[in-house]
Amino acid sequence: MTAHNATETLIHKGNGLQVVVGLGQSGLSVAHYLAKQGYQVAVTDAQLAPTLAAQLPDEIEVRQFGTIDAELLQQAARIIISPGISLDTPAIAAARHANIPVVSDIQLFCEACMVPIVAITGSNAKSTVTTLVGQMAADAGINVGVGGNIGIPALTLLDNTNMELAVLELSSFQLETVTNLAAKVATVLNMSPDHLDRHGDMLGYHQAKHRIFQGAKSVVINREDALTRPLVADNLPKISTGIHAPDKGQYGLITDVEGQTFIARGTERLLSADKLLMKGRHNLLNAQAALALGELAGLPLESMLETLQQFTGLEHRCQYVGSFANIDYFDDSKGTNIGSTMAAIEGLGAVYAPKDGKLLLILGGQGKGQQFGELMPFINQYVSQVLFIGEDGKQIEQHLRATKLSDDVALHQCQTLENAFVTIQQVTASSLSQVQAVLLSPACASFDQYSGYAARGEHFSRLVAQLDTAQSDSTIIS
Ligand code: UMA
Ligand code: ADP
Repeated sequence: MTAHNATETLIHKGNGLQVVVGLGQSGLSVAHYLAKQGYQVAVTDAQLAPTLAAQLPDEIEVRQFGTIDAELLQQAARIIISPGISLDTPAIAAARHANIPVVSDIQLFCEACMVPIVAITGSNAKSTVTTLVGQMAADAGINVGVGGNIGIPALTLLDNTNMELAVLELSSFQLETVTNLAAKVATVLNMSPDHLDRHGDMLGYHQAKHRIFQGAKSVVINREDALTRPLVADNLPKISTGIHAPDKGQYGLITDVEGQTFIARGTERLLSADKLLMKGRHNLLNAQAALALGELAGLPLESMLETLQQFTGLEHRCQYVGSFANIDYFDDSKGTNIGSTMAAIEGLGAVYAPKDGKLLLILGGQGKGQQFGELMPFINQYVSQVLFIGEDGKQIEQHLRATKLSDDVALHQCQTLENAFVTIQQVTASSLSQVQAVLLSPACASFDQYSGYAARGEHFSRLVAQLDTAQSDSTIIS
């Protein structure tokens, strides 16, 4: 069917046309969901031949590919936009100007979902906390669906008709078109600059994230980050998390006279920090967030504490990948913004500092216009060597040199991870080296050199494994 004929046919069929914009994972799930509901559905995508087109239901005849079809959008009763597409896209802006509602798949989900929703957003830690809460619910015997930005389109969770609880990871992109999510419990875990190219500035990003609180029955907030507090509805049941000793009913950390740290609820010590398999102080906050969300969702405490002790963390998030010559190697390839890299340096740095150890940090890739000088205080405190890779490596070095970076921190341009490993061996061979851990936490996107953060992390792990091989080879030779 041609575009023109298609549009004419749809006009004659009258109201109710649902136009799905973007045929990625979420667009495909929306198309299936709406077609199953008996809606008249059309799909448009800027790509000429989106690979998922072959998986569309046969009854969807109108498929306008190659450009987002502005004329088709003007015929819509409702537009369901994919998260990766900006509301400023001219065809979308024109449709909104014509008062055509534009919503995300998450809006359809929350309108249809009959079970309580745990809604999780934040600049960092979303996937970790979402997975943890999902696992806590499953371990407590609850039929739970886990989805959203984590990679499982939310609408596909509705296929499970026995679902008792939905745990959603939500991005600012998904939230900017959501109204009245009405979650049983909602949280913004933390806020640091990200996606500012899409939201304009920190205020726009904050406003998008905070839509998660609309209609929420209870909230979890982070005492360390004022930007996580809801601006409205302050009378809701609320549990807070933080790094200091908590007030009654809140979560926090208590350190005893022997220096042992515990996750605590009020004065009750729940779990010694060293019982957690995921490392770093930021993960103590993540564990608390999961406990607080679980508590407000009605999960039993004992079972949640069991889950916490089994949870090894997700791949490429401060993941321990091995040791060689008394140096530990950590893959934090998912550290793609300054906020996550600060947390990784601080979280791991604090583990090695009492042993007089320093970190060797690998930074770089695509810098997304961030101000890398903000890393300086963390580097001065915990890092003795910084190695730069990727297309913005030189710019990051310039940003750091323009700050009060300590003279004790050595900087090396390496371009690639392979070169970085040559430098690592040279640097750590010195008897003066204080390096006890190597941390890949690039604070940058990876797309200049890799297909994504996972490929970058896997390359890092392979290079670590080769260190072992090199050692056994040399042992054999000697
Ligand atoms: N497209 C256009 N015009 C545009 C941009 C994209 O037509 O201007 C089309 C593309 O040609 C493509 C489709 O839109 O066919 C892609 O849509 P999408 O980018 O929204 O991607 P989906 O496959 O639907 O995946 C989305 C989320 N992607 C983004 O937000 C960019 C996935 O999050 C999410 O897992 C998935 O829905 C299921 O809910 C990924 C992500 O990178 C992991 N999220 C960002 C992040 O975590 O930082 C927010
Ligand atoms: P998201 O889904 O929000 O990207 P992830 O759980 O995938 O979050 O973690 C992304 C990055 O953020 C990783 O580098 C991880 O080490 C780091 N990170 C994890 N928890 C925190 C935290 N509480 N604060 C800051 N950064 C964190």
